[in-house]
Amino acid sequence: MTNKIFIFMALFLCAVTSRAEDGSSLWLRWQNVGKAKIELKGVQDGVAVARKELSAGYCGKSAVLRIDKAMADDDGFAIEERDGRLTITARRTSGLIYGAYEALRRQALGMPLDMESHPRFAIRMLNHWDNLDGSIERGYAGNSVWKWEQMTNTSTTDRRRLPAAQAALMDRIIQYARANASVGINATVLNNVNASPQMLSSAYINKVRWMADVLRPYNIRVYLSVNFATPMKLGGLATADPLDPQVGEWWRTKVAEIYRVIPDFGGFLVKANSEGQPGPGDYGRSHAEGANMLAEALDPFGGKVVWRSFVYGANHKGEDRVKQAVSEFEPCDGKFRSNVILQSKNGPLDFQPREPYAPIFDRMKRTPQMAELQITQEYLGHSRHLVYLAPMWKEFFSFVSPDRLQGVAGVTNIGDDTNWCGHHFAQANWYAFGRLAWNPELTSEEIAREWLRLTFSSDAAFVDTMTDVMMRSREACVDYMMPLGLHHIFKFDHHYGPEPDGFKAEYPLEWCPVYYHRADSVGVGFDRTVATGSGATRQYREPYASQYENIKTCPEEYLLWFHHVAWNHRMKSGLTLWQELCRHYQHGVDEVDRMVMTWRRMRPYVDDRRWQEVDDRLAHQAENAREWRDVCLGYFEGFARKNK
Ligand code: GCW
Repeated sequence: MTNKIFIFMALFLCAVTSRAEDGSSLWLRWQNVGKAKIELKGVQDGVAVARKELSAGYCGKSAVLRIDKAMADDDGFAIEERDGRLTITARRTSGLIYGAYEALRRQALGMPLDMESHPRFAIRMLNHWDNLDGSIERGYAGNSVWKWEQMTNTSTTDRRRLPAAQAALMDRIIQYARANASVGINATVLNNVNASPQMLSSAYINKVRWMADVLRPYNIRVYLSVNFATPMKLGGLATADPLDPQVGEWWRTKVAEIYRVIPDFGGFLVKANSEGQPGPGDYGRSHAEGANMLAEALDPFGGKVVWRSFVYGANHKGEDRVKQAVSEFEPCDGKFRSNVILQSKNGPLDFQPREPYAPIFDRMKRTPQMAELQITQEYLGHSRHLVYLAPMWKEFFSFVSPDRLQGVAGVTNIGDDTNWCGHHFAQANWYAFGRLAWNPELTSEEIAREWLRLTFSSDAAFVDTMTDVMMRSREACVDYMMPLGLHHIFKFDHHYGPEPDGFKAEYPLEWCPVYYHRADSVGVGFDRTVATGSGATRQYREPYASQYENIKTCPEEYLLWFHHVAWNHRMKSGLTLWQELCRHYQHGVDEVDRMVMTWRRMRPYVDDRRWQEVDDRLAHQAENAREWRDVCLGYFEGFARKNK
């Protein structure tokens, strides 16, 4: 008993009237900005948060929160309910928070409360691509939620002592924190990987400290993206060479300054030598040398370096872009310090609606790794298309075992729009990311169902129908955008809509659609075989390497990713490639038309405002799906004409 702390909570019985609002709408309540009242009076630890959430939402008689040092040392928890008394047990106070939210979710869903759960990944992180000026790279839900200019009093989180604007900002950030905590997210990178050196100025560090103070009670650790050239741009040094002693010293001093005010600071996320960002390569140094220099500065404080593998056009210019991460990083395997984590996108190219998994996850055998998933729909119709992403992420986990990963990062889709994500259904992707980061074994369908029920209605007619819509939506998107392994044929820059004929001499070739589909009068697709193409198939483990290499065994969903295929090639269906391509594009459009019709029938289950907003977007999606079909088939037909 000595190692157990009992915290007894006398909870008010929930009035029947508050039941519906508090009990059934954990997620919805989060979404209703301004409606939920939070009173955080100097709360600084998870026990208080868990207590508060439970007292607002648990409809039993009483609850006990218990720390049990005998449990596994992670954020997990156990929930037990006996005779109207709830007990949540955890090793850490963070586990009490997650247990409290889980209990509320299960109560709202009418599920038995008893359970024990442990997160599969230690790091469950959001990446914000938010710039200091409030804009968001690839953000489709307004501007950044962080209003840096409003953070004028950085020394307190006592609402009463904050200027009105900052108090309102704090409310919004707490909503964000609760939403994240309710799905188990425990880390956030506040700024864009294309990072401003100003982020590390003392003025901003103070603001970050305030953010960290606001987020801490919800067990959310703050990380920052850093610009590798900050010692020059902010510190006035003549170089950012990681082997220069002055540079190392500059970073050590800066890191110490951060930890003085944020003792649990998470660490740095770094995009180096990629798309014009500075990096160790500028000085002929390797990624390991660059990452290790930062890691050394962070190590005494327990901080981490999350180093991205998304590089191309640097040391391996001219090589097939999907191969470059492995070419660049494999020689560094085993050379990173132990507090460096390599973060790679799920696919080897760039967040396409479908990609084969990124083989770097197989190749780096001695380096801790994290997967970067994109919640914001840069290549999946922005926040204008209803596309549920859980099936895409589950597909990734079917190739890359979660056991290989220390964590997952999600490039977030949130902004300051009232509904946070632009499209009401885009919230499902934030929610699903968190749920999968906690437990990648959950099915996409289970997650969709619980999200629909928590967000809209538990009516079976609604939930069954809309679960089906969500489950089909990603494949529909692949079909109307880029079926059969086609990729990267988006309009330049904003990546919304098709531009298969895209070529601009002033752009790197790897940004041009024509580089990827390689259509000619014979066929279409990128030959990545070892036999006759770029040899990217060689980077895969068996059985995939052989399977992808051979046109006969390559799964058709990846066919044009790995092979240049004749227009009259016979597909499994008996149709020619050209016919099959037409069938897929048409099917994608038909699927969206079905979604539109289905949503019309959902009117009785959804309030007018949200129904209308979703309906407007679906109409737009249907129009855009047609544009994809017509533009792509029209363009490809010009090549296929003679041979289809
Ligand atoms: O896909 C590309 C995006 C860039 C992004 C980059 C990256 C943050 O178009 O906007 O930059 O990936 O992941 O670094």
